Amino acid sequence: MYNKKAQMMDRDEIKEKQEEKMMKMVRYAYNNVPMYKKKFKEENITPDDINSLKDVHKIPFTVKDDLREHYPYGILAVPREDVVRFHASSGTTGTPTVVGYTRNDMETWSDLMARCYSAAGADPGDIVQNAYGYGLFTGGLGFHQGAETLGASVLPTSTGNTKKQITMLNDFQTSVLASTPSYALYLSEAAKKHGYDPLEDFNLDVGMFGAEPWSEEARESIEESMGLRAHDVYGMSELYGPGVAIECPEQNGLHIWSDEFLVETIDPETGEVLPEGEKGELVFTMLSREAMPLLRYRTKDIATVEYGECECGRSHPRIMRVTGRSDDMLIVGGVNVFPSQVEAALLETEGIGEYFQIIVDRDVLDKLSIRVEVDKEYYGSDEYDEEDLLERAHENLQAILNIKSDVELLEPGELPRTVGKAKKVVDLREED
Ligand code: DLL
Repeated sequence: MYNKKAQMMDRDEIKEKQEEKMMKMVRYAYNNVPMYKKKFKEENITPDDINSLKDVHKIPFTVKDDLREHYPYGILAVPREDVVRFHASSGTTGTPTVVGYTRNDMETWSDLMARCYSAAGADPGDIVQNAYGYGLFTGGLGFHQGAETLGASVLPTSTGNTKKQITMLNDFQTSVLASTPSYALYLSEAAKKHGYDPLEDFNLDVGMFGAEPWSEEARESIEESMGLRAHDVYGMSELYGPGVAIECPEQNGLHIWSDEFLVETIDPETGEVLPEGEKGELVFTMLSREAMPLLRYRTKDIATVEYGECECGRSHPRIMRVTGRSDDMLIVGGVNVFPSQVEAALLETEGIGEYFQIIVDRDVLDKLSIRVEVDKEYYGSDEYDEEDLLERAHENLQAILNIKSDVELLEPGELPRTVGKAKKVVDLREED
């Protein structure tokens, strides 16, 4: 097992490491990043007030806008010359978020990624096809370095060129596929279209899928069609990139590498720290980032963190799937709607496929329409009954969302497939 010591650390050891590193990091950030000195002053505290893990809640939050305000080099804690890599994420609005890494940061990140591969069941010698985008996005290079650190053979295919990806899955007998879950679904459909039977022709064993929310149903579908075990992997560019948390073979929550990331869950409205096990916004403190320390970074991702023991023997706490983002919430005619609720209602409707799109528009009032593909098998069967399917979809949506919505059934394959993160919501009201 790669870096078994770190993967299998027990709870006391984790706590000890966290406390030691956290206190050092607070001082480091305070002394080297003017933004942190200012934030501490505003709260009337100094690093001397932070003496144990229990004091973490005294530290002010950091938010994405802090990074944007200091674009591009503003919150570096080291001279720019010591930065060996920059990444950036564009987000949906405005200035990109830039993140920098020192050589030590690159080493830490690669180690975390190699741990992820190993926890998901990949070994040195595996053939890793890396279909995450290479470039400013952290997915491509993050998975690349991690595979090299593990000692695997990497195929840096990046996104797109689907036909070539499929040929390579076959010719190279790829054993580990890394991509967004939407692209993995698309690859499985495309493979069949090109005359391959993934279960017969490919040699896939492990999938490492993340960068966007996905469901248990999507997991089942990818696993069954591609003949692999699909692992959820979580991260964000501000926290190095991918590699913050990974599912072990139990596939029951994503272990956070908590000797490097201190996690808290807060109420997204009030900022109040929630008791262990309650659902809320994830907040992370990076415990050894050199180039760009982040204290209590608010991710806007909503999830539950489970601290109980895992069957796999790892003591690192688990994120029980990221179900959505606090800023994903749509307000339609005054009613709060989360895309994950729409997905849940659709998944409950037998005969509905995996691809959908939510469209919000405004005539006089707000209007919610859902365009969804019919399940391929059901669509082709004699039992297909459009009216009945529409009625059941409406019922389930109404029950979960509490508002009326239009549903449009589409043929399988009608919605656009993406190579990166899927765009599931189109809000036309913004264009008014
Ligand atoms: O998406 C890093 C990454 C690359 C993670 C490859 C996993 C695999 P960003 O582009 O900065 O970084 O986007 C980060 O994506 O705050 C979540 O909202 C979402 N996200 C990432 N992983 C998951 C996941 C990369 N497993 C944002 N489940 C995060 C749900 C995820 N959402």
